[in-house]
Amino acid sequence: MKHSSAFLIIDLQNDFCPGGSLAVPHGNEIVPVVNRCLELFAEKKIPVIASRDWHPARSSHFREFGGIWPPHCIQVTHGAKFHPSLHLPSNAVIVSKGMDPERNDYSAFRAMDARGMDLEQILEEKGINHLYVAGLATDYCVKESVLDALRLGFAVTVISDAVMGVELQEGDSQRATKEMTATGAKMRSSHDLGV
Ligand code: VGL
Repeated sequence: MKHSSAFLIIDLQNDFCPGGSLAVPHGNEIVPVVNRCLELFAEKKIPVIASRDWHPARSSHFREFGGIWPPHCIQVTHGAKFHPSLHLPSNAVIVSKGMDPERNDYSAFRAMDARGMDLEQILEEKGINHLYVAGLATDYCVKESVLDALRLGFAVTVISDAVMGVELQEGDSQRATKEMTATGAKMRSSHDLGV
């Protein structure tokens, strides 16, 4: 089957980068890699979709309200903004998730665009059957998004130097990578994509 691809950038937001409230160590270091990928994909006319965590101030996802995480990516705050050096094209589709205070969503497939269309519907509408994936964090939102994508029948290529993990436990990213590849995802360095 011929691949019709999109580039999915997961949660590359200030709060997940050093200085943010739930920082992925060195999370910012993937930004230049993602930007190089964006240039390549622009040349190839591959559409870009960027997910973001978009939480209300009170969310059961946060420690204070029964969850495991410090408050992060609260709607309209600086922490919820995309990293300032990320060169998102103006036609990138933004999908938001985590708005329901009672849910603990990680996957970008729980996210929706401004029209209320979820990621699967958006990809279907664009005739996409393959995703290149980058972003944060390898061991949470990247992993859950990739596993959902595979479950839904999409082919997935994770750009290995364009993802980074939280590593609450040492080895989490490696375990996440194993699980993703065992489920059918391909891992490719950005250099193998020619960027
Ligand atoms: C994430 C932890 C909590 C992520 C989101 O984007 O990977 N991690 N919320």
